[in-house]
Amino acid sequence: MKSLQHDSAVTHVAGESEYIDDRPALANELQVGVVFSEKAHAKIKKIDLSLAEKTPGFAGAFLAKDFAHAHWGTIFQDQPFLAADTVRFVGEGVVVVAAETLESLRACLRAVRITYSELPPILSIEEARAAKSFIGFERTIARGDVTSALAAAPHRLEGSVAIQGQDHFYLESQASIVYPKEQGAVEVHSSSQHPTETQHVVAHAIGIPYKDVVCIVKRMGGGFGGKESQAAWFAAYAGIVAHRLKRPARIALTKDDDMIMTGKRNPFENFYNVGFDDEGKILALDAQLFSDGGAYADLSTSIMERAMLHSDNAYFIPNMRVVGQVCRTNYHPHTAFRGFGGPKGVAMIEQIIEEIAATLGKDALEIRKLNVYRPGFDTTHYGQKIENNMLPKLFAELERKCNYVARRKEITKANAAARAAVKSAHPSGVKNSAERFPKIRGLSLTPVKFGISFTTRFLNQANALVIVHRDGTLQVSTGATEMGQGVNTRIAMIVADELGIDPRKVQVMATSTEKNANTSPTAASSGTDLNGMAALMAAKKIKGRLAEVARHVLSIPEARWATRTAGLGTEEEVEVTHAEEAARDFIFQDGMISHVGKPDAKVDFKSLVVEAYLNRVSLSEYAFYRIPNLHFNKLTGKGDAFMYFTQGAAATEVSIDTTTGETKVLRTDILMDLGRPVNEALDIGQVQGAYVQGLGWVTTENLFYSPGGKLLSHSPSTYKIPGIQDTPREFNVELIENFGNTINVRGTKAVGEPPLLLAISAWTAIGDAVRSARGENVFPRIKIPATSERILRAIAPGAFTAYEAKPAASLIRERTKPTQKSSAKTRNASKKAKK
Ligand code: MTE
Ligand code: QUE
Ligand code: MOS
Repeated sequence: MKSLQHDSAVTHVAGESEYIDDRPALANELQVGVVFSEKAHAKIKKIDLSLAEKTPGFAGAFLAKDFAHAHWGTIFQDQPFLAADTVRFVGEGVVVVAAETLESLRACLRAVRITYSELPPILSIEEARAAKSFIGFERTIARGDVTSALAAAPHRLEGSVAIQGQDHFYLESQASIVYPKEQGAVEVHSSSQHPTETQHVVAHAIGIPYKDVVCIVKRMGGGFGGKESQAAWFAAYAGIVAHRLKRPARIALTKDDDMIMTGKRNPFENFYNVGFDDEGKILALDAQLFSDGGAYADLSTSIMERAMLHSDNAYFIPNMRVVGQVCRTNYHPHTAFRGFGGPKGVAMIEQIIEEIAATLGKDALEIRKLNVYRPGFDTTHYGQKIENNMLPKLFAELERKCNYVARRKEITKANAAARAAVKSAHPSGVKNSAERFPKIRGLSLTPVKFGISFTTRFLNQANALVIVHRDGTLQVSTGATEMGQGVNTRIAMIVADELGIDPRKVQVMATSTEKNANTSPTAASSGTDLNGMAALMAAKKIKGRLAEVARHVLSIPEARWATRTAGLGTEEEVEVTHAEEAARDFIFQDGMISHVGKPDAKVDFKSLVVEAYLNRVSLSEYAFYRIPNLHFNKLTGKGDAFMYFTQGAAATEVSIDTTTGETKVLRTDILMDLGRPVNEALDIGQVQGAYVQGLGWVTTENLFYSPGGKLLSHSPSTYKIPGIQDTPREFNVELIENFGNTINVRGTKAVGEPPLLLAISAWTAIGDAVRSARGENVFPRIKIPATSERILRAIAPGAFTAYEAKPAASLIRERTKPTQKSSAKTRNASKKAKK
């Protein structure tokens, strides 16, 4: 199908697209805010509302006890709506306040006094492991005999990779407006990826049945996983206010409050022991993954599972064991973020590949191609066979397209000259100097194989409602939510294509739980897969009925047909018993319908629809879809976890400034297998966007916490997302032709998350450049994100001792309150974690 612009492109650019906080205020509307904890872990001694209550504009304050249920949670119900007696992270809600205006709300929030008695917090994976502070149980996915294969391997490497989190940085912060309706019901408008859960959580908070809550999502100003579970608490806050005070209630967080309160991408610390042969073939991998789940479970156990299922990335590893454990700490509860666990598993195996290459003195691409899944070696460590494997072809074609071999040669030569220049200028290493140093370049090509399906089987279902109106236009409703990815445009195109009409005649409606219930979050890149398929199924049913009507219409002379459409009487009933088969002989194309046996007789779509109506044939349809054949056993860690894999590869060339450590991405070439895209332009936009978002994660987005566990980088001035200057100077995105994914809707493949993982090639390219700068065959283990500071430290580890951060020590002291018994060992551990 051809490309069509995003259905909101014009209104986005014109500033006319409506987000939650753009909804006009009703006269009696209240503003809602939250007083949140300033402590990472503490007992609440006293909550003093007396001053707030006297503040002009105060309308109400709600505490934990005002909620019908204390806890909520997507997988484990362990998160309090508001902290009752203990706070467990900085940013945890304690008091919900309602006021007449934003100004009075701010005054009321400031007037709330909370006193705490502090408890020792757990602020790193290391501390959590030492304290055995975990969420869920340890899980293992394994194949083969790892222990003996490791022992027998000619080469072994042991190492670890440390990965920080990432803020979603959606442009629209968490927001919700709740309108009280008759008899205690509420209507919730939320910036949520998961209207069904938001509906349920609001009902649970207020203590009313699900039937009394409708949740509506028009669109989000970005979600990226951050509004999958965590939109719900904010809707619940507004819900409580609206229900109790019987007035519309609006909550729209500031960017700073949003960043402080909400969870991020989970930080990970992964340890590995790998065995390989002289060629570089991986014989065995023993890996242990730890993630920082934050204070509550949220989606962290599912994220860990996906990390474990992606620790192979694109490589066949005959003996493999991956063990995963989520740690409970005193940070905001970490959550879904584009890629879910995938990027954290893939970063590890890609670092391993680089280390093997450095050890053997080979190009990492050679090691990758040696280990890639290929015929005969195409079963994953969880036992799923990779059908329609595009990986070898992607490697071969991208290597050629990006001119890898010649560029590698040129870069090696240029780097050697640059290295010599650095050495002669500063024999003792890089120093702070105004002098311009040469730049060192790095190149890396990494693949992605991303499993498509929720690994939690029940989520792989969707339903859709398709309505045809008598002017020949359609309204389609599904559980999918639009967050910028273009799911509405894709669904409209799928339905329009099936009926042979212009996609602009199809309007995809705001998502609402009164039209589509029991829906899954728009997540796991499966929004179009699931909801597009349900909509297609509904459209097919209508198409079949229209075909039955067309059979009558087309056999009738034009003059008589005109009187019939005027509703002047119909002699015969249209039978619609075998509607779907009936459609097979009819051609729905360019707004006209004809029969294969009589291609010259045509009726236009609108007239046919009117004829169907006059003949009392239903023009609405509902359909349900579930993904067939998913058999992943969570207990054994074996089975077909995914319907299929979206695959791709990227070659990234970076240049690092050896004076500042600054990275520039000079060129990126991406080759993706997206099957047969519904809308190529939207898909390419997703690839570019995901890659650049991943680039932020691996380079500049540095979440910085105080020693007390408070996020300090909570605004764009302290948290650096990529800007246009950070995008690749040359950026080539191409799609590989693949008509083989017949299992999915229209032969497409999901695109939303997979390309984010391709940015890992920028991180490995930085490693390659640093290795080159040092002139040693050792791949540096640079924590993600590879910030300028970390790059400089990696280039010249000794050169920075003089600048070691002294103030950190005093900050550590601030955290170590006299009442707290914290050993010197944990203090050092947390100091290390802050780096
Ligand atoms: N693209 C935009 N513009 N904004 C977003 O918030 N979220 C991503 C991806 N692309 C996102 C996006 C994430 S995390 C997912 S899971 C998918 O879109 C969800 O949408 P889909 O399943 O319809 O692709
Ligand atoms: C990918 C995902 C999700 C996932 C699994 C994936 C996801 C999600 C859940 C999930 C798991 C258990 C539950 C639940 C949701 O699993 O987004 O309600 O009980 O929410 O592989 O993106
Ligand atoms: Mo996307 S992280 O699955 O919302």
